[in-house]
Formats: sequence, C-alpha cells, structure tokens
Amino acid sequence: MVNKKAVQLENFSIDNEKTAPLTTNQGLKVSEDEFSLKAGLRGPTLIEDFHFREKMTHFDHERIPERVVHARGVGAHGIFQLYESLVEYTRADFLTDISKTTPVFVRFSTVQGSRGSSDTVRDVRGFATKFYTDEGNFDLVGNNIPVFFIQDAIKFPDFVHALKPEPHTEIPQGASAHDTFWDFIGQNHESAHMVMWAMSDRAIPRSLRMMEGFGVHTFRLINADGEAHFVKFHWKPLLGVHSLVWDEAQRIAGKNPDFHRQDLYEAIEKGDFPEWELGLQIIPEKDEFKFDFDILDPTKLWPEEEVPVKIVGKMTLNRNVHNFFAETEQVAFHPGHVVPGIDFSNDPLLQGRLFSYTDTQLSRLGGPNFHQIPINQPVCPFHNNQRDGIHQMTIHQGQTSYHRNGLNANQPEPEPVELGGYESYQEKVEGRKIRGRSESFLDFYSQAKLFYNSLAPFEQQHLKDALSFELGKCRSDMVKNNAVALLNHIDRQVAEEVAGNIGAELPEENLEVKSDKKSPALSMANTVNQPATKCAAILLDGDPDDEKLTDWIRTLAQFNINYSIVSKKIYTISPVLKVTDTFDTADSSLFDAAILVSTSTEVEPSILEFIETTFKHFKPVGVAVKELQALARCRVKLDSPGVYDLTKVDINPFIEGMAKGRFWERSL
Ligand code: HDE
Repeated sequence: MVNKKAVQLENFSIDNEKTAPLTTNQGLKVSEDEFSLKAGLRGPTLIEDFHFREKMTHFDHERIPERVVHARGVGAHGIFQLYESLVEYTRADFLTDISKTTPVFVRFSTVQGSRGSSDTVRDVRGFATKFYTDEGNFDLVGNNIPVFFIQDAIKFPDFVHALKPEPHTEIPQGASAHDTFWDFIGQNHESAHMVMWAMSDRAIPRSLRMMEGFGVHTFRLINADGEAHFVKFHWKPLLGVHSLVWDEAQRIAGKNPDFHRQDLYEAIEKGDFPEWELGLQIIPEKDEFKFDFDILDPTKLWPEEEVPVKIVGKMTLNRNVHNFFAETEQVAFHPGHVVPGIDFSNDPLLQGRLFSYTDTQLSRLGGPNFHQIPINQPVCPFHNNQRDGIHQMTIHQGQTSYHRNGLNANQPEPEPVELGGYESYQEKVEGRKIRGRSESFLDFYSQAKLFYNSLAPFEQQHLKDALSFELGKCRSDMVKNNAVALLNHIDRQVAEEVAGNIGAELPEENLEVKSDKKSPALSMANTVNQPATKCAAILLDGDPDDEKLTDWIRTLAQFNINYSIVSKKIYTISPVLKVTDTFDTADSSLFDAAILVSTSTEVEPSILEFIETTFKHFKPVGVAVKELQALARCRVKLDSPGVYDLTKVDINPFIEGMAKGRFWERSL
C-alpha cells in the first residue's frame, strides 16, 4: 500500500549521509571548513569571509519560539485503517471507504514544561493526530484526559499563566505543584473534574504507547443527507492503559528525562508498532438534552456505560521521523482542520480554539505559509487565491489571484457540495449577545465524584497522595485552604485526609456531592494487561549459569519482552549474552521488572538497592541467588506477592507477573 504522505515527504528529503561535496547555500564548493579567513595566521578574521558569515548567521537563527503550551513533544508517522463504513453518520471519505489507508502523523506532548523538560512529569499529555486524507487534512488535537480545566476559551490565557512557571522566578519547570496553579484551581471550581484526573495516575503514563487519547470536545458528524450526530473521539491503546508510580516518575525524570520519547522511538525501530483503535461515542441530535450534563460542556465526559464507544478503525505508528525539527517541531495542528462530514459543536472551549491555533503558528512558524512546510502539506492538491507572504515556496503562475475573475474562467472555482465542497452544518442559531455561562454548565462536582468513585482503592490512594504532594509544595495557606474547600465539594474523606497531610483547614460543613455512581471504564485497573514490549533488568552479581540465562532470555523473547543485562562492568559473556548496562548507567525505575542472579555470599548494596526499589514500585522481582543468606539484608522477601524464587520455579510465573505489571497488594 503506497503511503501518499511518505512519498510526498521523500521529495523534500536530502540524505546527507551520501557522499557529496560540502558547499555553501549558494552551491559553491567549499575547500576548507575549519579555519576562518584571517589576515595572517595569527591575525583578525576578515569580514569578507562569506562562508564563515553564512555558516554563523544560519546557526544564529536556528531556533524558533517553542509552543506556548505543549512545547515538549515527540512525533511519529503511521497509518489509519477503517474497520467499517460510517456512511450512516458521515460523508468523510476516510471514515466511509474501508479500502483506503490514510497516512497520519501523531505528536504527543506534555503541557507545562519547556522543550527541554523531562518526559515523566505529572502533567496532561497532548495526543494530536493529523490525518492526511484525500479530502484535506483532518486534525484531531486531543489529550490523554477526556475533559478540560475550563469551560470557556477566554480563560485559557489565565489558566496557562497560572500553570506555567511563576513569572517572577520561572519556577517550577514541568510541574503543577505550585501556588499559582492551585490558586487558579481554588478560584475556578469548573476545574474540579479535570484536576482529579490530573492528580490521578493518568498524568504519569508508563509509556506514550499505553495512553488513551480523547478529542475532548463534542464534534458533529454529518452524513450525505445533511443529518447530524454529536460525536466524541477516543483512541484506545491495544497495549492497555498503564502508568508509572509517582516516586518512579520522579526518579526517571532525572535518570532518563527522554524516557517516553526514547521508548516510542525504540519500539518503532524494533517493529513493535504502537496501535490504537479509534472509538466514537455518538449521540443523535434529538437526544441532545437527554443527559444529566450538558453535552457541550468540555468539563464533562459521556460515561461509556451510557454512551458506548463504537470501535471503528485502527491507527498504527510505524515510522520514526527522519528529522525532529523539520517534522515534529514544525508540524502545526489545528482543531479547525476538518473535512466534509465533520463539523464543530458550540462548545465554547472548542469555538475559541478555532481561532487560537492558526494564530499561534504565525509567531511560532514565522508567517502565513506554514501550510507549505512539508509535514503540514495535505496529500491532495490545494489551490486558492492566497498569495505571497514570508517564505512563499510556491511559484503561482498566471495573471489572476482573485475571485471572481473573468480572465481565467473564474479558476480556481469553488466545488459544489455534491462534488466534495465543504459545507458548514446549517444549525439554526438565535440569541442575544451575552457574556455568561449557561446554567447547564454549573454542576462542577458530580463528575469529579464519578471519577473518584470509579477508581480502584489503590488509584484513590495515589490520587490523595498526589494532592497532598502538590498542595504540600504550595506556600500560601490561603491557596491550600481554598483547594481543600474545593475537595470538600467532591469527597469529604479526600478533603479530610489531604487537609490533615498539608496542615490546611477543613471546612466545618460537609458539602460533598452525594452520589455512588461509578463508571468502570474510568479505572485503569480494568485495562488490558500483557507482558509484550515491557523491559526486564537482569542483574548479574558474579558468574552466571550461562545455560539458564540463555534459556530465560529465549523465553522472554518469545513473549516479546525486552531485557537488559546489568552488571558492574560492560562485557561479553557469550555470543548471545552481553552485559549492556552497569549499575551506574541503569536504574530500577527504567525497567518493568528485575531479576537478581547472584553467586556471591553477600549482594552488593547498589544491587540490593536496585531490587528494593523495583519491589517498592510494586514491580515483579525474580531472585536466583546461590546463598539465601545473601538476601539477609534485603527488604524484599521471597514470600511477598510478585516475588519469584527462580531457583525453585521456572521463568513463566515471573512473565505472568510482568503481564500483571504491579503488585499493589504489597501496599494494602
Ligand atoms: Fe491547545 N493549544 N488550546 N488544547 N493543544 C496549543 O497550539 C488552546 C486545548 C492541544 O502537538 C497551541 O500549535 C486554547 C484542549 C494539543 O503541536 C495553542 C485552548 C485540548 C496541543 C493552543 C486549548 C488541547 C495544543 C500551542 C482553550 C485537548 C499540541 C501551540 C480554548 C482537546 C499540538 C500550538 C502539537 C497546542 C491553544 C485547549 C490540545 C496556543 C486557546 C481542550 C495536543 O494554539
């Protein structure tokens, strides 16, 4: 199957690894590139040195402004394949023609930190997908959390100012644990639902490959007869939804700040292509007012038990970028990039986004021609009368650049709707000009409670710990008290525990919203568990039994589990067994499980620490020690859940443990 986007991008690619003479940007061959032109070997550099000036000027201007939010990200190419035609709901050809394979580009991101911040910080993750369809680009610019902090776009600059590093110190980087963020939350109770998600384990994903994605807003699908349905978009990862634990996430932020981007890159290079199914929640127009929430409110989700997610296709990320800047940094998403058959709703957050995204590219990418940058070009032809501007790449031929024209038979001409021209949905709209919030948007707490109720006990505990951590980092008593006052509307017990931990006042009156409603789909405890593509550390202390080790490694490979052999020094044990990491370069936080192989009578402290932190982070531990007394000083006990004595059992139970992932029962 030809990938139209890959073919198009090839036309813009240059393989610098091929032998070619070094030239200036004017094509002049350069004979010397190490020394500037000087007046005498020890003399000053001459201004006529055009080669030096060109090289240095280009370098001086290599950077562009980073994204105002979602600055740190990583991207990959892939394809989208539809399972069944959605012709009943939409006329979009990539959602109706199952013979089509649509090229996609996805960029994942964190929100708060700068381009150089760490991957594993507590934050919402961006999940933006560009579908290069035959009818133009469709961008699904979503997050890994299905709701948002605010209801109206006009508050976005305020929210982001509060979230970002504080203006007088530029602290903290890649974190929301600070006064201005929590001040905003305490003052804006519409954030109640989202902040519960942001404090949950969803905000510290194990891998970008193991996150859900959500379009968040309500959109519309329009079919060929002009009928509309409301829709929410979902991405469901085939590997399941998994998270790190907070202590682990913080360690990784130091041990490997590129943990997520490296994981994505390596998985794709290895052929472990990440996959997500596209799911749609669909509500007929006539049911718009059937729910106990307003379907236009972006702080509300549609419980999957009430509005099932219809799985309609699959996305596979199968190619890394050739050049990070050209592709990942220059890609420009916009929720307003739609195709016939997809339209907006009146969600006031979405409406504002429709302005912001093109606007921001003007300063970030330097002008109005950013759509001509290769990664942003559609794969279908595009013609109009827009002209000129900074970095115009196209040589538009001809005399006319206006509509209607007689000189060029009115070309390019608008296309009738029946032939694929876009037509906005003819929604009837009437109203007075007013600044205000619909009363139907005023229930801030019910779904925050629904989310909390739906979590497994260990997830609830993590959420309370996260709140205590974040608010514990705040310095203002007012900020802390206000945050607890917000929690008091959601869950009294949460408010009480957090207030106790952070020394804040618990309001006298219990204002918690009364509801036992749960949505099992919201808990990550109900996700898919499998060992594939996870990574085990095999820790060697002394000379191993080569045969056994080789056998284990073969079995791990059968389950597509990655591994790394870690020892004091890097060396080759046998043609198939190589130590690739030392106890200095590796850390337990970077692996999903660990096996200790020791022939010593006393295991070294650094190795014990490795095993103990693996255990502390609830991960499976395999132990194959010659002398049990070697473990005397180790806090990992052989009878604990998820600990396997590999001198007694074979490796299979350990692999089952890796599938399960975490042994939360250790903490309860
Ligand atoms: Fe964004 N957002 N956003 N956002 N957003 C940007 O656009 C904005 C919102 C999201 O990988 C910016 O090109 C406003 C919700 C992602 O390149 C900017 C509002 C959701 C990305 C912008 C929102 C998102 C962005 C910054 C409130 C989930 C990264 C750079 C009305 C549905 C895309 C850029 C990428 C990026 C504005 C709220 C997702 C400034 C005004 C809700 C994934 O235009």
